[in-house]
This record gives sequence, C-alpha cells and structure tokens, in this order.
Amino acid sequence: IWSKNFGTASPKNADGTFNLTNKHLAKLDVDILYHLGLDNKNYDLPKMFGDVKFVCMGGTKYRMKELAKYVANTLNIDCKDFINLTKHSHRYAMYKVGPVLCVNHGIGIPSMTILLQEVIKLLSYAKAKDPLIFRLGTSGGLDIPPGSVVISSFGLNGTLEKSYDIPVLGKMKKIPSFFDNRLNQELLYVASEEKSFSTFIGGTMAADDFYRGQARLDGPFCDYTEEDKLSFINTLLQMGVKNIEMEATAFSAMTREAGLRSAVVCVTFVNRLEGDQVTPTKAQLLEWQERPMLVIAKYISKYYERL
Ligand code: R2B
Ligand code: URA
Repeated sequence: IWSKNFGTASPKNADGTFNLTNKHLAKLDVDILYHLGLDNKNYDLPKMFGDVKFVCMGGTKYRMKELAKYVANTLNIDCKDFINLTKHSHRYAMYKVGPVLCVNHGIGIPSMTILLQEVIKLLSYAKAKDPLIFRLGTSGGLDIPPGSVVISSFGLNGTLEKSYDIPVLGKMKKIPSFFDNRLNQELLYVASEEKSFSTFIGGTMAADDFYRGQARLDGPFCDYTEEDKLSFINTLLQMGVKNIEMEATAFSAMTREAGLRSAVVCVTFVNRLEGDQVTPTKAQLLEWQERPMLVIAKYISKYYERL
C-alpha cells in the first residue's frame, strides 16, 4: 500500500519538485519568509531543506520539539541539538530531523495558514520532492471516548459547508476541503496496529472559536440552550463529523491548492456529548497527545525504509 506516485492535480515537476502558481513571485529579487525568519537569497534553501519529505505541524512549540525528538528516536537519526530554525522571528518554532520538518502553527486558521503558506513557499524554493504534510492536533470528539484518534476525511466550516472560506478583495472565496482517501487508509492501517486506543476516519469541523463557535456552554457568553447544543452536535454526527478543532478546512484546502498530499490526525480530549470542559489530568493529556505522534512517526518510519 506504500506508494510514491500521488497523481494529484498539481504544478508538480517530473522529479517531484513543485512550482508556485503565483506569477507575481517571479518579479521578486528576494522573497522574505517573514514569519520563518528566512529568505530565498541569503539562505541556501535547497541545501537546508531540499531533502525534506515530511512536514509535521501542530499547535504548540513544545509539542513540536517533543515530536522532533520522538522522530529522531523512531528513525534512529543521531540528533542531539534541537535548534529552532526560525529563531530570528520568534513567532513559530521549526525543527528538522533528517527528512522530517516539525513546525508549530499556533491556534486557529489565521495563525496556521500564515505558517503553512510560508512553509509551502519554503518547500518549493528548496526543491523538496513530493513532500507530505501532516497536522497532528488535539480536538473535541463527538460520541467517541476521549483519547481516541480521528483522521479527517473532510473539513466542515462553521456554517456546515465542506469548504475553507476567506474574504479576498471584499468577496468571499470558498475552497473545497477534502482529504486524500488513500493516504488516510494507509494511516488508519498503521494506527489500527495500536491496540491501546481506537482510531476513526471521519469529518472534522474547523471552528473559528473554541467556545460558542464549538457549541460550548462554558464560555463567558452563551445565547443558546443545552438542547440547542446537543441538537447541533447531533446534526454534525449525522453529517459524519467525528471531531471539532480549529484548522482542518484551511489545512486541506491550501495543501491541495499547492498540489501536496496531506492529512490531519487529531486526538480527542473530551466527548462533547458529555461535556465541554477539558477535565483529564495534565499527565493524561500529555500521554494522549503522543498518539497522533505515534501514528505519524510509525507511518514515516515505514515509508522511510522505502526511500
Ligand atoms: C485544537 O486545539 C486548539 C484549541 O485548544 C486548536 O488549535 C485546535 O485546533
Ligand atoms: N481543541 C479544540 O479546538 N476543541 C476541543 O474541544 C479540544 C481541543
């Protein structure tokens, strides 16, 4: 089931490198990747990042450093110093372990898409070949036990459409949000070998808020009843949604626009049919957060053997 040829409708070259479709970029003498603290003139991006095969993104800097260490261990890569490659910028943290780039994206679509767009430019300038992009996240689960893992099959926006919506020049632009079914099946196969937790493939709602935007009753403001909340969650369930987080729609839309294969793998911290507060202990949450890492690192190591 491990395949190298992805067949995406993309601006990809025969060797797996890919071009950016924005023609305006050709006019730039230097392209400054402002939030990464890098540019394509003063840094030899092909030398620094040309061998990247996998990009792993997640919300926090801490978790991405832990992931980098975990990947180094799993792939048996001798790496002692985990240096933040974006140190001039301070907004995000990026670590590289062999062919794996681990970078945090903060909370929510605006923070994630800034980082993702600069990473897409970075990968194109670096001439990385067929890079796969993963988001390893946390989420609220719908009718599944906390600690379960969800692989996203589609993203759903706050008004229940399968799209990422962004106002551009005063008009709403809608970009479809679907994930790569074959990659998802490969990830599910790897995840299913883990017997200590369950993994599901299902839809993911990406909300623009943690509280009202996710039908919570515990925010500072709430203008609906508990029945309204449960009825909304049941509507989501009927649509095949398994979890709620804050980035999946934009993540799938933008990676597809770039012609790159991607997946979102999230652990769930709460069953939203039963509550809103994230009540497990810190130790429990830390253990659960390792589950997406385990799945992705295992997938990468199987794939890595074949590189
Ligand atoms: C999951 O967790 C964060 C909010 O707590 C957000 O980034 C997300 O998608
Ligand atoms: N992240 C979210 O966005 N929602 C949750 O319920 C938990 C984590």
